This record gives sequence, C-alpha cells and structure tokens, in this order.
Amino acid sequence: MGRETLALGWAVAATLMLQALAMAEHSPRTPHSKASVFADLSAQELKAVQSFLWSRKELRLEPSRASTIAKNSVFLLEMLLPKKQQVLKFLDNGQRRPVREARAVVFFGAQEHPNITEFAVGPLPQPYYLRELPPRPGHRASWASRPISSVEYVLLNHALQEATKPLHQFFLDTTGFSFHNCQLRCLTFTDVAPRGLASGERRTWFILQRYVEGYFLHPTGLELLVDHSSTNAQDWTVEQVWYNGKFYQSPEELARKYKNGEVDVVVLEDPLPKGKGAESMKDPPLFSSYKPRGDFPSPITGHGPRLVQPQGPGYKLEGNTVLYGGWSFSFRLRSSTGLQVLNVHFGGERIAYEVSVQEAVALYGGHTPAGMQTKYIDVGWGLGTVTHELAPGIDCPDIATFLDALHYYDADDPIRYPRALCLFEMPTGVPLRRHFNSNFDSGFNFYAGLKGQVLVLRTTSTVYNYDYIWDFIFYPNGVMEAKMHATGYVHATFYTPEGLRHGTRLHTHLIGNMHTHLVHYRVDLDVAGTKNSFQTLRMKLENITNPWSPTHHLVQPTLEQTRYPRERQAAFHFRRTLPKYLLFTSPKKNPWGHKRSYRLQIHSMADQVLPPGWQEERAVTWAR
Ligand SMILES: *[C@@H]1O[C@H](CO)[C@@H](O)[C@H](O)[C@H]1NC(C)=O
Ligand SMILES: *[C@@H]1O[C@H](CO)[C@@H](O)[C@H](O)[C@H]1NC(C)=O
Ligand SMILES: [Cu+2]
Repeated sequence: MGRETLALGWAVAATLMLQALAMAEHSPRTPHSKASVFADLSAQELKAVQSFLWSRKELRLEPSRASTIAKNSVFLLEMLLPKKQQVLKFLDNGQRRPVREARAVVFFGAQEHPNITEFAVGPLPQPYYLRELPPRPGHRASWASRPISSVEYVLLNHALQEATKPLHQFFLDTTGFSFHNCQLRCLTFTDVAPRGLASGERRTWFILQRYVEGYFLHPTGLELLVDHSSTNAQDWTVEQVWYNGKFYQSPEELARKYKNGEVDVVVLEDPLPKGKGAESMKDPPLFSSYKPRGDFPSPITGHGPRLVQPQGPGYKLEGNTVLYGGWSFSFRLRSSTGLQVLNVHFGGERIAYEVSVQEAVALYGGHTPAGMQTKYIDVGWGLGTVTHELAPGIDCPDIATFLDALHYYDADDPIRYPRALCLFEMPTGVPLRRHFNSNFDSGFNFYAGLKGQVLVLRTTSTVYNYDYIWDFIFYPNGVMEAKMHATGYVHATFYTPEGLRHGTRLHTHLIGNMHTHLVHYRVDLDVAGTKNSFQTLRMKLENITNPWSPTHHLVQPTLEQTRYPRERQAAFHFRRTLPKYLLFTSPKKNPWGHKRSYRLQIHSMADQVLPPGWQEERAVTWAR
C-alpha cells in the first residue's frame, strides 16, 4: 500500500484496528542495530554535516545568528529517510544498509534573487558529498514564504518599535503599556500568516498585545500590516493600521487623529495588581494566567491518583526501538514535521511501515484583519522542533521514561531539548475484555477479565499560543491509535460587536475566534506484506421472503464489499458519508479464508473549511 492521508479534526483520533490476525509465520523482529536506520541524527552526525557544509566555501555560509536576512545560512538539518524499498531490502532480505544521509535546508539570502535549496548530505558519519534535492515540479519553496527566523523576529521587533514611536502617548493613554522605557508594562506582538494575499508576498499582520502572563488574551485593539519582503530590514514599512474597527494609512495618521480627538478610543483596564507590580495575596490572579481561581463547594485537594509500577515497566526500550507485548516499533522525532513511528510489528509481522504526523493547520475566521487573515500552517512554524520539556505527573505520569531530542533548526549548533518525549504504560480504566459466565441459578461458572492497559508514546508541539499533545497508543490486542489533543491558549483578537459573527466573547475586549484544526497523518500500512489493496464494507438491507415462513418478508442487514482498484478512488471527500468499514487488505488469507486486513477507524468531526482550489487551500490539498 502506498501512502495514504487522513484529515483529522479537533481532538481527534484515528485507530487502526486489527481485524483477523492469522497464525502468522513468526519472523524474527528487527534487531536494534538494524532499526538504527530510522534513528534521528546524533549530535556528532549533525556536527559532521555542519562542518562539511561550512567547508564548502562556494556556499558562502554565515551563522544563523548573524543579524541580517541577506546571508546564506543553514536553516534545518535532519535525517533523510532512505527510500522505503532500500530499507525493506536491508531489513528483510539482508541486503546492504542504505547510505545514511542528512537533509539540509539552506537559505541563500545573500544574492539578488534569494532562494531556498534543499540538499542531501552524505554519507554519514563522514560526509563528503552534497546533492541538491530537486523540488517536485511546480513545488519549489518560495523565498517569500519561508519561516521567520529568530533574527528576522528581532529585526521585526525593532522595526515595529521604530514605526510606532508616534503612538507612544496613544499606547500609554489607552493601554498603560508601551514599547519604550516600559519595564513591567511593555507591549508585544503576535504575527499571523499567511503573509500576504498572493504567492511571492511577505506582508504580515501583527496584533499588538500587552506583555503580561497569557498575553495572547490581551490584544490592545491595534493591528499593523508590515511589508518585510526585502532582505534589507531598512526597507520594511508599515502599510496599514487597524484600530478598534477602523483603518488608518499609517501610525502617524492614527497618532494625529488621536491628538485631534477623532479616534474612537477604548481605554483598557489595568491587568496588573495595583502597586508596583508586586502581587499581593488579596489580588485575584490575572484571568489569562494558569493560576487556579474561584471556589468549588467540594474543593479537590491533595495530589490525586498516581500510577505505580511495582514490577518496573512492561516495555523495553532499545535505542530508538520499543518492545511491548506483541509490539515492536522504532520512532523518531523529525524536526520539520514531528513524531513518526516506523517499522511497526505486531505478533512478529510488520503491519505498518510508517505512521507519522505530517502537518497541522488551523484556519480562522474573524472581523479584525489579523483574525480574518489567519490560516496557520504549522510545519512553517517548526512543528517538529517546538518540543519543550514534559512535566512528570502532569504531561506524562511520573513513572514514564523521558527522552531528550536534538534539533538543528534556525541555530548554529544542535540543540538538546530535554524530556521532549515520554513513553509509559497506563491503565485504560476499562477492561480490554471481560465475561461473567452465569450458571443461571444464582451463581456462576466462571468470571474472566483482561486488564485494560496500553503503551503510550507522547510528545508535544507548542506552536506559539497553542499546544498539541501527540500520542501514539499501542493496545495489547493489536490496535494502534494516533491521537491529538489541542490545548494551550486560543488565538484571540480584539472584541468588536461584528466579531461575534466569527466567535465568542471571552472577556471585556476579547473574542475567541472560530477555527478548525486539521491534522495530516501519513499511514503507510503493510498488512502481511506490501501488496495491500483497499476495500470497504457497508451494511445493505435485504428484503427476502422468509424461508421458514413464506407468507412473511424478512428484512435484514447484509455485508456489501467494495473494492477500489485505484488509490484515487479511495480518496473520500468531505461531506459524503464514509463507508462504514475501511479495510486495508492483503491478498493473503487467514485460515478461514478471509483476506487478512486492518481496519481504519476515523474519529473526527473535521470538515472542509475552504473551497477546493481556493488560494491557500492549494497548500493543504491533503485536507480535501
Ligand atoms: C539558488 O541559489 C544558489 C546559490 O547561489 C544557486 O547555486 C542555485 O542555482 C539557485 N537555485 C535556483 C533554482 O535559482
Ligand atoms: C419488502 O418487500 C415486500 C414485497 O415487495 C414489500 O411489500 C415490503 O414493503 C418490503 N419491506 C420493506 C421494509 O422494504
Ligand atoms: Cu484551537
């Protein structure tokens, strides 16, 4: 089976369910040394690639932190997965190990027509060649739509502060906060994307906020459109200003009109406790903080339940490979896209080559320009790299195994992210299976139950204001589940009465904008070999003459099977009812003559947001 894509919605899970596992010819599992073919690059490997690239003088590389856009720099290094066929030949047929290579994304900014070029660098551990990875025809990454680097943010911050100097008094009067000499009362911003209305533009709307805990919920009512397409930050300009429902040509125009009393001003209440910023016990915590507030009639006190494993973990971790009951799989945390599980075996047979996160998008509606413009495509915000430390007892049970990750992204060295991943076993709180066998005489013959427990591999991505929790869950009966939780802060804009058409008022000056999260997983199932096909089962009613009472009609369900010889035919569109059962099927049969197959369950309320083919929708065609 080739690659398949799923679009999954808000707090959603896809479950792969094993249907009929036959008495498999148990092939030995992939040894740990071989599974390293899936491992992310080590710090040594990343450094070797880095020094090799720097040794190629024709690239004219400069450090990422050099304070300019007009430079050549290495933006991203990560392991380049070899071709699947090569990996399978190596794992299954004892052929030679595929060459280990890195993928390098280089920003060529120091030239008249800047570009982004991707290279394969190999062979590791001692690279000596560089090969351009050609983009798919028509899919060259455009320079204008590249991710914003930390240096560009510093420059943008500076540009915004300069451009809004005329608004200093306006900020102080309306918000009590400012950009200059501000100490505890500073302004900050959130930038939204896409950055423009057509390909090739780099014009971003910025939401100005008061810099307090949870500043995402403190918009000031001012939004600015900045053109920062030039590689020279001196050329950047503010193109438009929006304040409390009205547009202005420039910060100067708003400042002038404000001075003349021509601006409909909203004076915000002070979010900070009175006094010199010191919180006193009497002040209620800021509504945007995570500090609990309010009273419950029966407060929940103490630490609450905890997990213990008196006999140690039930899983084994060997390098990047996990063994758990019938399961074995390898994993990596790919810097660009996120968590991947690879070479998934159950009961001694491979059932999936890859199940991985590919992309997450959040599409918004709103009344403010930033609100209506927001369509976040999160790989462009470093989705796989924003994997910050997991807290034992909160993010994962305290008994979990925590693992560090390395990312080489917008930096000049590999950066270690401690406790970026966790692995743990947990009770599901419901038996996997149980039966009370009654003797129908106020007693029983037997009772049997199987404890419900699962293995979870977890990471998170904090993309600015919101946090995704990514879980891959392995059930002892061969079910595997991919699940995403979305949490953190909402992306919110300034309250205007018209904004209520696109969201809900959350506070005095705050609208929580409506939006849809869509998540793209790659699920490459190999059920009993790679020659899989796709079929569906539906329920169809039949109406027959009752064979044991011919004067009656009998209406009952039957199974209706449909085959989809072409992958395209298996791409189901939104708003059409999905067939009830989606099956990935091997030509091999089980002992009872059924084709061995895995069932895909999609738990999603996702829907199509944009019409197919409409502008940004073409960047997320997987969500069709
Ligand atoms: C991108 O820039 C590099 C470095 O100048 C150059 O070698 C390469 O040909 C450029 N690629 C394209 C497609 O313009
Ligand atoms: C079943 O078929 C019979 C004979 O055609 C018809 O009278 C009856 O209404 C049908 N029942 C249903 C539920 O379709
Ligand atoms: Cu959300």
